[in-house]
Amino acid sequence: MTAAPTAGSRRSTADWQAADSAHFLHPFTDFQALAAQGARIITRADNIYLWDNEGNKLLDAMSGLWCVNVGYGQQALVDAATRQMKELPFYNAFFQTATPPAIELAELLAEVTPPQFQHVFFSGSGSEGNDTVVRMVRRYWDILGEPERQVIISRDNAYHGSTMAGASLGGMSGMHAQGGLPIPGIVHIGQPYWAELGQGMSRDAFGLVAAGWLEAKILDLGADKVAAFIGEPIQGAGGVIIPPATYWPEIQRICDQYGVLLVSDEVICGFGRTGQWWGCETLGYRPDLMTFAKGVTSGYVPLGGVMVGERVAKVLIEQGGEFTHGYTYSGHPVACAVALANIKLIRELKLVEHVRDEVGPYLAAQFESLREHPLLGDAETCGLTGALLLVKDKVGLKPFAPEVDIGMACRAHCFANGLIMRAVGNRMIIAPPLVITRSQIDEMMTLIRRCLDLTLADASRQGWMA
Ligand code: PXG
Repeated sequence: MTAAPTAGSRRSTADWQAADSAHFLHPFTDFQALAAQGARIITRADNIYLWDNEGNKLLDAMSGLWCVNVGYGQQALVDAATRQMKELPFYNAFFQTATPPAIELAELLAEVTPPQFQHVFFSGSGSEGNDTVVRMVRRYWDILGEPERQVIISRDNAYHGSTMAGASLGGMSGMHAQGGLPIPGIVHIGQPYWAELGQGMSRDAFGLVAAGWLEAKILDLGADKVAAFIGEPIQGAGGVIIPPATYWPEIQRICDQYGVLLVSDEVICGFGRTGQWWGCETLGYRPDLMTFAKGVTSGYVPLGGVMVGERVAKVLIEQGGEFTHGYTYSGHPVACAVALANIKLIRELKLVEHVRDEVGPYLAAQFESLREHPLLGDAETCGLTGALLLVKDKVGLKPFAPEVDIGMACRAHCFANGLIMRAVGNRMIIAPPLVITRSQIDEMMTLIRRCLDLTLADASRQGWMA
């Protein structure tokens, strides 16, 4: 396996780190802590592996940031970008103009999404896509003469992005604590997290209870005030929270009953992650709108958007007049050309089938065999995403003391052993590139076991298990 030569090694790691902390404010980062520690400088990648500036190889079990579905180094995407940059690097889609890649991508997205989707609104990212959702669902009810239907219901511990609307839709208390969020008209219900909220109930019974929180909230607000419900099929950044099988069908029933629009945020689950093209297909519901980003270009260039179901599209098109909303980069030709090449490659390599029939079930079996590990209270997967719940005591899923950051301890061992796995509180999560093979899963599992053992040894030595 060869990786292209890189500009990274032009400067020493210490030099990169000094320049980095002098000028670059990183997202979701304590700037002072990072400056003290120095950033890890990643310089090249191939397939499912990354290399840092020191030449250390890392198995990237997080697909960059849940996005590099086709893996690194796919020449078809590079070629598509190069061709499009030469021919037409940019033109906008405002003022009655369009470019061929944007039109072709819209056409192809209508083909690979569920049948209710025939239209797309492009954005530059998932956050922008969710801003579009907020404006669009409110506009929809305005046009229908129900302007008081404004409220959007979301969930605690959801992640829907970092713009004002995205962070408001999200249910992360740390984000709401900064910048006066949530913005008005966005409310939250509990998440369908069985291990935390459903103890004493079967998973399926808990799924119905958690969905019932939506009905209770709608009745509390009055259905005539509620515009939409938004949720990730599986909460990604919140720790890969896989809901009980009963949850989403019941959410669908409730939205149908009260006429509330159902929005699926597919930024992480879309493009094959769960073993179907879309998370809503795996989890069994039929959304009116779907946000996408990340996997649409496998992260090679930024692109996002909203699939608009015919229920909404028809009203916007036939009765709406001008929708006063859009971004300079809505339908960016280079991003769209890369997305086209990416989706064609997903089809050509049969990656969705590969996840559904081959590596998804294989990963599930591997995680199942981890369950015996003394540190694990749960080990679950869906397609090619999974989570390990780290507990002090398997019985009753007893957590570690609040001052023990067990996830960070585990993550440090992962980095030191050449594995990128994320920690979300006490959950270790993975979402490897869809091109991963069985033998690469074996390699990943060896690293995961080693890091769990090292973390357990730490915990025993430090007295955290007592
Ligand atoms: N919706 C979902 C479900 C996401 O996961 C966004 C929207 C926002 O997309 P943009 O492209 O604006 O970032 C996301 C992004 C993490 C992590 O720590 C997850 C995301 C972003 C950054 C960090 O797991 N997801």
